[in-house]
Amino acid sequence: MVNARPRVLSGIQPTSGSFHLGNYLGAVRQWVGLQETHDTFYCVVDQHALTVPKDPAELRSNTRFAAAQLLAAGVDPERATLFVQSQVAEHAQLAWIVECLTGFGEAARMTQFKDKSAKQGADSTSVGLFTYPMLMVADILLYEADEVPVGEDQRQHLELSRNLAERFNHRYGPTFVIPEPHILKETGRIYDLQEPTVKMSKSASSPKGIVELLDEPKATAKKIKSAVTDTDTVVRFDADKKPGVSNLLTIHSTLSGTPIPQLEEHFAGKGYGALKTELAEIVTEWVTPFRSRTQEYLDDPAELDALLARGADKARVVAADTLARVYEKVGFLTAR
Ligand code: ATP
Ligand code: LTN
Repeated sequence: MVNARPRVLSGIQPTSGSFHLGNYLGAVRQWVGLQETHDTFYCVVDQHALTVPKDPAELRSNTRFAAAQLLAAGVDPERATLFVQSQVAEHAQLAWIVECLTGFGEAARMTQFKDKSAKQGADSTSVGLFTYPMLMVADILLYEADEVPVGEDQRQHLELSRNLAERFNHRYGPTFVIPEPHILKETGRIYDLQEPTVKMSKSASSPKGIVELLDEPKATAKKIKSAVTDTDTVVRFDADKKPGVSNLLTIHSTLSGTPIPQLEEHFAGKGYGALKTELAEIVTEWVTPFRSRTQEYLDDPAELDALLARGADKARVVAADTLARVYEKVGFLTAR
């Protein structure tokens, strides 16, 4: 079937209560923008979150928090299909087929798996963490996504998706759309405020290095004001020599809509303190209404769950159609 608008699919893990600024600027902001021009599917990937041990009540709560934040950020359930991965069984079903298509060595080369499993040690690493990228590939291919908006850290998983889609098409005949990564050069990697050469991350950043969107705005302002910069004083974008200042400029520019050269001019002769104070104001002005919108969605969990169930019903129609074609192609008997 030819879609009138190009398709987009993306997912986010409900791994903690709050999204951070990297999630928003690297991914979610693009999700919102793409609704204007694309047929969009957005998924809270709770099955991916289960790859590390999770308290059941916490997982359920984080899933609602994730959905509420997506809505508060501007994902519009009238235009986008917003759903929870585990409510559409086809994801796990297609993942099996994708796993059978993937080489063991190929999966073992995924850097995110290598990093995380090295940190946790083999005995605490689940097989699910190893097969995580194949579930992500299934998420993407089920919806015949043309584009996948993510942060830079997901590029290798997108490359795997393209390779596996091509492999399947070659082996079984044209079936899958080959997905393109949608990764922005400017905001594809937002850095930790305390360690501005590593990405801001839910699992790796120290509390002081990460801007959690649902934090008290005062605490957020304080973190921005104590961001690590350098011993120079000139506000200038230079990602190699001035990673801390460049990261702050990127965040400022994206949220304020002011191009970086204009910001450099604006802060000429003013020093880092002025940049931090202004950025703290911009971020707190953005998070304050975001927090209250999120809270409004959380105040009515029954309505939120119903909205997600409606999203899953819409997603399932597309997913079931793709899976039926795949089952036929690989040679499974049709149940009639
Ligand atoms: P973890 O670091 O624990 O794996 P995470 O903080 O990267 O978690 P995810 O849920 O894995 O969060 O990511 C959700 C989306 O946010 C993905 O598209 C990811 O690429 C993007 N993203 C995550 N961190 C950043 C960052 N620092 N800069 C830009 N985009 C990011
Ligand atoms: N692995 C991604 C989350 C994710 C995803 C997807 C992103 C799961 N399935 C499908 C895009 C498309 C991450 O952010 N860590």
